[in-house]
Amino acid sequence: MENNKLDLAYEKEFKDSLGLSSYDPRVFEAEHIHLFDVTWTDEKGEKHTNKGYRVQWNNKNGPYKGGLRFHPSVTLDLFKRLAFEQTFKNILTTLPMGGAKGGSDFDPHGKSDYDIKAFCEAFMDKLAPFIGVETDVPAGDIGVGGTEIRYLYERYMKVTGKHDCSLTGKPLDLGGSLCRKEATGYGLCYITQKLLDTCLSTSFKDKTVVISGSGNVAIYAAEKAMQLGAKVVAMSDSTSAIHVPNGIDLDIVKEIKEVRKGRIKEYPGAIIIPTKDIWKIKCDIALPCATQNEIDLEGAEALVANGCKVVCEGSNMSCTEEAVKYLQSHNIYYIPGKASNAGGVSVSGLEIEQNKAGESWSFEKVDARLKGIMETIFENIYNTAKKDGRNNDFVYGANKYAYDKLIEEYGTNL
Ligand code: NDP
Ligand code: 2IT
Repeated sequence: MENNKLDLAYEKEFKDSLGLSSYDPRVFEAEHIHLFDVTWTDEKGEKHTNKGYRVQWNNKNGPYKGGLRFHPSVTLDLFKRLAFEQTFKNILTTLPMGGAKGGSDFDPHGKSDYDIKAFCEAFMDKLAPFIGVETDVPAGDIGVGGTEIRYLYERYMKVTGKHDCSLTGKPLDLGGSLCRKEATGYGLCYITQKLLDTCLSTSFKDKTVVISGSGNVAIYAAEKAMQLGAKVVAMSDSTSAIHVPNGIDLDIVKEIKEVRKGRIKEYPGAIIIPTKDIWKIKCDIALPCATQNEIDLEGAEALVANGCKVVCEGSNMSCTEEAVKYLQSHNIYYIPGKASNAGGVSVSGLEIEQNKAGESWSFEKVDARLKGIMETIFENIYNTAKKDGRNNDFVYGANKYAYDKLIEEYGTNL
């Protein structure tokens, strides 16, 4: 097997956040790593080979569960970090799910529907032996949305003959859940709202919010923030960011990104700036929702200098370690993605529950469960931090709460 250990820098970052005298070494090792070549034929008849990955980190809290990412920048080390994080996130949801992550260096940008389908089918042919509703249940992530999940799940059913909920985030006609598409972004706003209420006795109303990205998480975070009374003044993609001081019209963003698969800079009348400069825009609340390391020290310094009070991560590992330290030492309320973006996997868990019971719950029912789960996550990380004298250190709260539960599940008393 490949080196199944977490990279040392990330292991150290995690251990530094807890400061315990000893750790169970099993927590820092993947249980299984599957690496495979994915060879597929494009619509011109040309063959291509991409790398495929599935890192099954830990199943002590339930079957492996976590998204698939299709992006040219992926590496095994990144998937190991993401699968490790997912293990803790999934414990925080309080639902029975272990941690995994996977995907490919395939780049869906600019590819035809034919090519995306061809790739998804070839990918699933290799992935299918490793997944199943009681073993490992993948879902979407960057570059994998409803269209890709449809192609993946249809292929899964064809090659295995099973229709058993071995993927979540499915389209509704294949057994998907209402509110899964909205879940990560809405959940991010629900936990942020709980933080605003608990720590600052305020709400989203009339706050200025900056949201990076313009994909699944960003769009529905913007939608909920606006519903809660905030003004969203900036969004971005990998090529640029837009600043709209009077507030973004989300229908225009949806039309550009969801319908036309275009570029955010096509937003009419927006001020166009480089992607990274989005953190220089004055705001009360920043919700990074694009990708890892998108807020570095410079970004964190700009946010603090402009009076931002709250940073909650929609993307996984949005902030570099330096950025987190800077934000925390400047009394910014900061929630790490493993807690604040857990809404997506939570509704994936509810999708599994619905599939197993042969039910389809209403949007309102799923949304209410989601809100309850996010509020419970906040209470658990808030209370854990407080109990140990680390008030408002939500990195500590999230890591300690989930680590202790994981150790309990091993039945080990270190
Ligand atoms: P999407 O593919 O729908 O959107 C990703 C967005 O981020 C796009 O706007 C994309 O820009 C931008 N982006 C991606 N990579 C980069 C990069 N290297 N630099 C700058 N911008 C980039 O993905 P999601 O919205 O699903 O995922 C966003 C984040 O949220 C990820 O970190 C993911 O892990 C996390 N997440 C997702 C969940 C889900 O259920 N989908 C659940 C929990 C967390 P462009 O269009 O130009 O590529
Ligand atoms: O990072 C994440 O939590 C996801 N991409 C969602 C995982 C899932 O299984 O729904």
